[in-house]
Amino acid sequence: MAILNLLHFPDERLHTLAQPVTDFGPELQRLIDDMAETMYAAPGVGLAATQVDVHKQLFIADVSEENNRLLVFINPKITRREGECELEEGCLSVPGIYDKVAGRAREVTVEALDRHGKPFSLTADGLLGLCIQHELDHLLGKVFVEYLSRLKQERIAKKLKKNQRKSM
Ligand code: GNR
Ligand code: NI
Repeated sequence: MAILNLLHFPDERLHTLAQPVTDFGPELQRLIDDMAETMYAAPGVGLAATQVDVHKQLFIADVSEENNRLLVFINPKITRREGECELEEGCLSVPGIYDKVAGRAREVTVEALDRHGKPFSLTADGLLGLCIQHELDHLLGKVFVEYLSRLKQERIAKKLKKNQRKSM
């Protein structure tokens, strides 16, 4: 297994539209295992393939305390959305920035394929429900900060630049 390199906002590769997965062979299995290792090491509760510069419709999530409930979503679609989410979100590709995004549903139902290509459906609220919406956006080339006001985006850009200088 390996820890993969994460793309950071405003890298334009984060705006790539992911393509459907058609091959469930060993290469995909290795990618999923490497993404899981990368997510747990970060640590994060979700990771989209887009963030590791692989533009396939695949994301993983694990909101369990013990990091032992890995969920794999391939070619996912949200089929039902309900209510309004009140939670703040963050992103491994935008480190240190947390905010609420308008328009997130409180609960979603998602239909997807598992790592072996078997279809499943899952209804989730709370952090997992929000994470699913956040990861689906990554697959569409959207980063959550792009939903914030222009003023907030300008502040974020400044803060990221400052943090970048500090880490050099
Ligand atoms: O680790 C993560 N935490 C999180 C918190 C609230 C809403 C969404 C997320 S996803 C994020 C990891 C990430 O960047 N996934 O794309
Ligand atoms: Ni993210």
